[in-house]
Amino acid sequence: MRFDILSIFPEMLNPLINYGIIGRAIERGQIEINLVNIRDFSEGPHLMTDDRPFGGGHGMVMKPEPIFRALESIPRVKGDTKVILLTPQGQLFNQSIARRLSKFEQIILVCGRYEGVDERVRSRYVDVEISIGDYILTGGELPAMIIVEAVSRLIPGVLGGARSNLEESFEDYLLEYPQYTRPRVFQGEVVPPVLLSGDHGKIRLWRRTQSIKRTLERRPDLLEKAHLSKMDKSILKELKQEQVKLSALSNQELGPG
Ligand code: 9D3
Repeated sequence: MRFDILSIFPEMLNPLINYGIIGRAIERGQIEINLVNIRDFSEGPHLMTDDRPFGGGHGMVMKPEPIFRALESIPRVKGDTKVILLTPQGQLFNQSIARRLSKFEQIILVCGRYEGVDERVRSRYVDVEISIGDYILTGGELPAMIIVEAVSRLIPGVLGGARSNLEESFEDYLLEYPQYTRPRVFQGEVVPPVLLSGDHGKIRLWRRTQSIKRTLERRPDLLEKAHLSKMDKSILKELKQEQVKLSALSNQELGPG
């Protein structure tokens, strides 16, 4: 897969390319990342990439011409290409979008800055707009890195075959159970004895229960999508009853509001 990333600060993407899983995938030729500096396609003595908004208002807008020229300079590989604009107005990025994007041969990411890009970039070139979450960043560069990472690790061979397959089948919308390694006792805190018991049936049940408990406490929204067995559902029912009892107890302590 090939990623083309358009930015006025392409050096911001260097850590992505030089380190970790993505760095290794590039060395192995599994993915290719082409950084395009939008400023290289600007004109005039000041190489402007932004300008004041028509109609007035605060901030600057990215001019269409440099982005158009930058996009036109990118060789299209044969196969499916997607042009993505990173913007706070976009679809919220998630694992399902990452999985769909991992099927493309080429992904072109346009990183906006300032108050955004001229609307004609959207209407002429952009297939999909993506946001990575409801918080304010200063541009699309970090979001682009996140998309490249999330998508790349889904490409067969990038992680090492066995692990990625395993992951797909267990991608079941539950949070992870607590993990422990040596030592057995650390600063007075002990590892749950069940994990040292050697009883793999009991360990599996404990871990599953912990996963469901954590998900119920922290991300109850995920439980709607989770693939729960009959056993899981009965564990969940019990955990919910426990929650009800605990909240009744704390109401008792506090007394009526
Ligand atoms: C009028 C309010 N503007 C600034 C406070 C809105 C605004 C414009 C541009 C807010 C952020 C940005 C720059 N952000 C991105 O380009 C961006 C982004 C983000 O801020 N959050 C989550 N995902 C993304 S993807 C691109």
